[in-house]
Amino acid sequence: MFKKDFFWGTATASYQIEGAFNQDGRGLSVWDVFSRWPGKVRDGHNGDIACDHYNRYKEDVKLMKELGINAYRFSVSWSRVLPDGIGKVNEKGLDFYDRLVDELLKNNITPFMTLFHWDYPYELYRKGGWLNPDSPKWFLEYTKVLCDRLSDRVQYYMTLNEPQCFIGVGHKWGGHAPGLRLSDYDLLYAVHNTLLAHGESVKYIRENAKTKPHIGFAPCGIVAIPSTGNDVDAARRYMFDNSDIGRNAVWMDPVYLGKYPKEFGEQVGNLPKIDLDADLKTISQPLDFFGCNTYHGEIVTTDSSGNVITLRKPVGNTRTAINWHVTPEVLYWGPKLFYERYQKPVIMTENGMANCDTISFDGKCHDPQRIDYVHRHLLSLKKAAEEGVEVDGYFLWSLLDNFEWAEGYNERFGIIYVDYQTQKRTPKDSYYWYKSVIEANGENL
Ligand code: GCO
Repeated sequence: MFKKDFFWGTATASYQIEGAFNQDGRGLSVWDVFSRWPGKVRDGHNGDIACDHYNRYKEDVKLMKELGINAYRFSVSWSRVLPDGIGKVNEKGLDFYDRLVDELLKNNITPFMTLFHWDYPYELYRKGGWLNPDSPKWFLEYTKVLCDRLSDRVQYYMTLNEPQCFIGVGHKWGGHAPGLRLSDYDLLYAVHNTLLAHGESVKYIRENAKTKPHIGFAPCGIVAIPSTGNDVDAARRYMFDNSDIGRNAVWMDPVYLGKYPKEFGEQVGNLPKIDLDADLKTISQPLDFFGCNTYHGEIVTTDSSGNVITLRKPVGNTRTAINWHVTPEVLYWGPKLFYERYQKPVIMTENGMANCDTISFDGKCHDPQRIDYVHRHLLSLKKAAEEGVEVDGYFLWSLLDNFEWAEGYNERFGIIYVDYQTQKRTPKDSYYWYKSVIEANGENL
């Protein structure tokens, strides 16, 4: 069973739902610019309007209240609060988050605030972005603005969302904003500065928050499922024994264990002007929970030489609309192996699925595939909890259909259907199902 004070939530992100891209003094983010590059986002979609959450947040919080969640994970648009990324604060932008937090608390919903979820200020990108050695200081300045204004009411923080994506996809492979393909050498600086920014942010919040802070971050949780009972160590090796910026250890080991994976650490240590020991002390500020976003995983075993190999999924294995495999065991093996390695209470900061949702003749949105997906994943998470993993929460991605990055609005992840022509919200069948699960604290799974 799940603990009695389990966090049942939903998750969203600023650029994906807010819209109001040029309203009330918001500055540009790299996604405002990148989404205007021809061919970068399917069908040329962008977040200019999205779900217009900036103007409709009260309606959306009412839907959260009716859903019965006790926690809501949102992110702050850095350039809405600091249009140039540093310097002058946009008071109207900061006021929005002030009002959002108050609306959540008025409805007994605990705010979980992600400081950065990919919408990096364009003006800072023009100054070198994560490559600039001042980038940790910039993030610290941003942290101060949010902490000083909101920490009297916000107690749960995630500094960064999925650095594997915004550095990997955004700075190595180029498929996300800002669309860079940096050299491996430059990527070392981008990774290291990102983690330094995280550490500086945690330190400031820990020392200055006006109420007791609970701090984590929300990396991708890359999970391996052992093919047989003899493959658990192969799963550990797949998940942790590497220096791949697209996996776990490069990001999680420095933060939770105070050291990089061996090969990566040697490379960073060889960079000029890096004091690795001092930096790792900053990066590994103590955290209160282990958050991660997990949607699917690999099945692993070893070959005759003892090398870890991944197995093809069984022919016909269920996939979601975005073509990701359905592998529910990831929410057993992920929490289990992350908890074993990092010894922190686990919060699934994202899990969910894209579905070919539509409004039926009866005016409803029937999404049995999403109910099945979430049901199976919650059963896995519950099994991990019952076997002794400290599991503190689950945030379903997402509350609303929204802007799915390079896929634009072509993928629907929400438990609430959004008609982008009218902005009408229609709770899907999964919304009502999730409501019943929350009411039963998962006992009806
Ligand atoms: C991520 C991001 C979300 C995505 C969601 C579906 O995990 O990639 O945090 O912004 O929209 O995961 O891809």
